[in-house]
Amino acid sequence: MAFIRIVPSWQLSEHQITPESVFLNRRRFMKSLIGAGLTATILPLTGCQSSSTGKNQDNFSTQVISNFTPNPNFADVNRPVTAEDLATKYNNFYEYGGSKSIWQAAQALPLEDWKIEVSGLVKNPTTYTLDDLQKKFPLEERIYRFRCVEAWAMVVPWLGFPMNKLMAAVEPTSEAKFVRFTSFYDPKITTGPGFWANGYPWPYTEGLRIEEMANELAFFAIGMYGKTLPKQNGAPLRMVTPWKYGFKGAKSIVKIEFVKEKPATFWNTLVPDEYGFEANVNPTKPHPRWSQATERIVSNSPSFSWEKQPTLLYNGYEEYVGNLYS
Ligand SMILES: Nc1nc2c(c(=O)[nH]1)N[C@H]1C(S)=C(S)[C@@H](COP(=O)(O)O)O[C@H]1N2
Ligand SMILES: [Mo]
Repeated sequence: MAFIRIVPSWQLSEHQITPESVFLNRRRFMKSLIGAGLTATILPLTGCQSSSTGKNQDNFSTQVISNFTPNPNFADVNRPVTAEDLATKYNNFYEYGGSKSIWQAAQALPLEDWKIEVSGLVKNPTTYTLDDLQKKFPLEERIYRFRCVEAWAMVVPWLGFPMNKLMAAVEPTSEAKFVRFTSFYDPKITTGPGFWANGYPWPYTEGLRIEEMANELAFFAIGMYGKTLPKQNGAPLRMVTPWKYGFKGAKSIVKIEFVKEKPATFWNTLVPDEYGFEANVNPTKPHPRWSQATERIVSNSPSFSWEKQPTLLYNGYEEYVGNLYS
């Protein structure tokens, strides 16, 4: 029973910067704890993973990817790339826990025989293995800004392919107006959130308008930092939509459906007034509980000293996506 979690120095002030979990804590977690006869003293220990299993897992059984081309249009974001050790150990992935320290718990995700079903309003419904995807879609590297709705930011070198390449392959019909992405969910495996998240709208789903998906920026990542994605970052395939808040980027995708109506999505269903469907990064549109005017750059320093920077409209990608929202 691991009630003690080793907290790295760079996330000591985690409670100040995890509003998504603050929401959960407030409205459900507290209730459930009280209901279960537990005291609030274990509140900050939601990770519950044993620190002794942390050794020799730093490559997360990822594989080096060598056959990719760096995309020169997305090679520089005027900000240093985040250290790999931070981007792979400071995560949001509620299926494996409500804290930022889920990287060990996420190793439970089974990647064998992974299949991604692409269906709905398309001419060529297809179920892809990861192998199929890699053969069909040439891999590029793109360095993107990443901005969580909780006002922290990173810079990540992704490996993958533009979503519009997949669209061209499956050919959405003229009826398709939206697309719904579904993450892997198996209550026997994705036990992270625990009893307090029973009744949440699992599996995690996200959605885009078809025009947003067709945009040059919308990306499927199968890797980062020159390797396949670590499980905690959404292996084997995740969405990356850098002009939107991070929660729009569903991880560990098993299904992609083209649909007529705007799909219900996880956070939007749970807290509609805090997490909109569109969720574009916008410094002038505060979250109901905090400002979005600035963001803090995740770094190795203690989190209270993370460098503050102004938030950019569409996270700096206005030239690519501004026309979608005029
Ligand atoms: N399936 C799933 N996808 C998810 C999440 C999640 O909890 N479950 N969290 C989202 C949020 S809030 C963020 S900020 C990013 C975090 O991605 P990272 O851990 O790779 O930085 O993943 C997003 N995708
Ligand atoms: Mo997030």
